[in-house]
Amino acid sequence: MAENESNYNAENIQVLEGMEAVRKRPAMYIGDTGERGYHHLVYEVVDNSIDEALAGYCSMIDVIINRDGSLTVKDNGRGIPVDMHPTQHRPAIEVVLTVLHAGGKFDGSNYKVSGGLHGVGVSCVNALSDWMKVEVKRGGKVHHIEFSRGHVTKPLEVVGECGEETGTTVTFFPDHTIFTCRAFKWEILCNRLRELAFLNKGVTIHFRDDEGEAHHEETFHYEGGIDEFIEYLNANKKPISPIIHFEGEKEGLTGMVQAEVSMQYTESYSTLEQTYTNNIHTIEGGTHLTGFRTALTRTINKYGSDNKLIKEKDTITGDDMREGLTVIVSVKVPQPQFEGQTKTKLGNGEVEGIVASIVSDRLMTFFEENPSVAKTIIEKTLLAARAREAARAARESARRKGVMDGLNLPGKLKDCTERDPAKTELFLVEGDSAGGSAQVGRNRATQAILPLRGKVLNVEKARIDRMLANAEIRTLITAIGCGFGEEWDVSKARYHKIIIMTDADVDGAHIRTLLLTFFFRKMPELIEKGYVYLAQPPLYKVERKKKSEYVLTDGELTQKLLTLGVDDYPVTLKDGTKLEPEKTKELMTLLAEIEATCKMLEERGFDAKTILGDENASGSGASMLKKEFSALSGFGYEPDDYFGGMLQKMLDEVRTQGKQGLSIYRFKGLGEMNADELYDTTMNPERRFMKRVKLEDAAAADRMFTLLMGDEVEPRRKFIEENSLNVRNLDF
Ligand code: 0RA
Repeated sequence: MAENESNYNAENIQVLEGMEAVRKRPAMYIGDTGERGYHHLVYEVVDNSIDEALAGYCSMIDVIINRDGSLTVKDNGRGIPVDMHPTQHRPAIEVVLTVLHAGGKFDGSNYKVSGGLHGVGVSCVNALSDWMKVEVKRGGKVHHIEFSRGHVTKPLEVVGECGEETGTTVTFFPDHTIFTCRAFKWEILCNRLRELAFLNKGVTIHFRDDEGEAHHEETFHYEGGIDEFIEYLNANKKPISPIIHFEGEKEGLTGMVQAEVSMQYTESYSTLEQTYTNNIHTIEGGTHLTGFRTALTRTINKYGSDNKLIKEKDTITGDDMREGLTVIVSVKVPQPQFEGQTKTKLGNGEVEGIVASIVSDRLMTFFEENPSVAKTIIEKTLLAARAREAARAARESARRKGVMDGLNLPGKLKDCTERDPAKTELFLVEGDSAGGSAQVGRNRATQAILPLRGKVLNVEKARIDRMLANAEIRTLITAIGCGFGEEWDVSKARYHKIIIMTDADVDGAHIRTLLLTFFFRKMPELIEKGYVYLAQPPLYKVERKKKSEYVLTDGELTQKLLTLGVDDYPVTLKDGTKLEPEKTKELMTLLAEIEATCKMLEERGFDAKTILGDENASGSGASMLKKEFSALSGFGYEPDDYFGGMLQKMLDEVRTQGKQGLSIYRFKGLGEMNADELYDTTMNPERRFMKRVKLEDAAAADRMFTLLMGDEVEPRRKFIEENSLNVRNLDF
């Protein structure tokens, strides 16, 4: 790496070792080398720009996923310093980008309160990038420097003039020999960038995807900060209070602690608490959350009793007071300590008291100035408490009858014989007939079956007492074995795989959603532990020469038919090239995609040919179509070859040829499979496909569940209308 001997001094060796250390143990620096770590790279870079914004020097941040899969973060901050570093004898920018933890400001004047989860800085991103290019506008000049895997490949040079303009542009391509993830995902980055814009009011973050199939673009800018965050989270809920906002600061052990809280009560029965420390989402909570909860309980109790809204006999818990509450707590702590399994729990003890005193004082003032709102909130709290009491009484009497504990399992449950939960699975099966097949076909030692009749209760719209009055839900709770509510204990789970097995139709999807709503709202720990799965039954049975095969999806069936069909189907392109079978299959796959896109567009009242010719047509369907036709021109075909019928005919012939000698049977439901078939295709651990349910973003999941399962009809109708355009085959 050294350009000449004299440069090769102790500091260079240090840099070399630092960059190598990151590459040797990437997980230690960025958490993991999968999807999470891959996106974490982006956050590390963006955090530097956010810092500039917090320091008051930057107003615009642009994030672009480039066509080649690299990513650019551009800001209009002061620009990374490019002058000679006083002790390192090389440009400061080189130090910032190659020395671990040098990303902060050298002068120490403004302490760093932002920073990624691991706060490792942009030098780690550099070490883990196949290449990185940085452009700095500063002091009237445009500077440029390049790196590969953390080492300079093109030294700093001036490449132009920029007048008054300042800013930094970082473009990097993650090293694919280190990461298992291959591409940046719009959804993931979108959620985090939106969150950052909410948490840092006034900052504008512009995000664009030039790579993906559909061309996305979005701008995040919120003058209202976390109040607008609350508005966003509660978009599909009915508020029963205004958005209440507090902020303040107090001297902590290591400097000034700032706290900002925004909250609103809604008619919903669930609670959403999101806490942040220095812009980092503290998923496991910590002292700021405890401080908020203590203050809320204390204030409601005091105001309630002082004003005779809460009587002596009322026993209200903190949970009751948080029913229907959405709250954001955002603190800035100079030297945060993170604890917990995923290091996302704030540990600084003094923060608890600071948050509690800020919230207590101002919430009491709010209640005194808004007595009718206070009354509404306390009434809801009392209803929650009574429902909980009723549920407890019901549970007590059930226990006396032995219904709720594992000792007295429901008759509908066909349990397995193995008792070690790590080895057992519970299948939740739609309908009695599929339940019957599953029971006959299963491995009795390790697989238990619980058939569910009809629709499961929508827990989004039912309070705990009504929920526990539902026989189906009670059976589910008993079978799982963890208890419920106050007695919940995840370590008592009787199975470490709970597998939802529903039909591949609209009803099946509905039942699956109802079950997922139940698990997400009432037993989220099962999802967090990775115990919840979705079975993937096949859609088709294909028989050929007495040999049968099962096919999971429509796409897979098309592939199968095309693979069989292209044998003995010679294709000669317009320029005379004869295609190899592999290439023919590629062409046919493309034609099948075009056909599906056209069909989707036509079903929604659009004419594919018109859209293709319309330069202004936007939307995901239009851009998909354009992309597909531009791929078709790679084979020397024009759109008219397709719309004129020639290529459609070719596709049909290949498909017909592929179907020769095949019998294709489409399953209409699980109940149509016999016991052996169901076991072989969907239940046999050796052969089945399953999806594990993950909970990545609680806020996004909360919004989605309230949207899909909640009371508000209009937002749901709008969502379905907008998203049906993204779905090719609705009757999945
Ligand atoms: C070190 C010192 C200063 C700014 C930065 C780094 C800086 C880093 C990044 C990374 C992306 N955008 C950035 N913008 C700024 C302070 C510069 C000064 O005092 O003028």
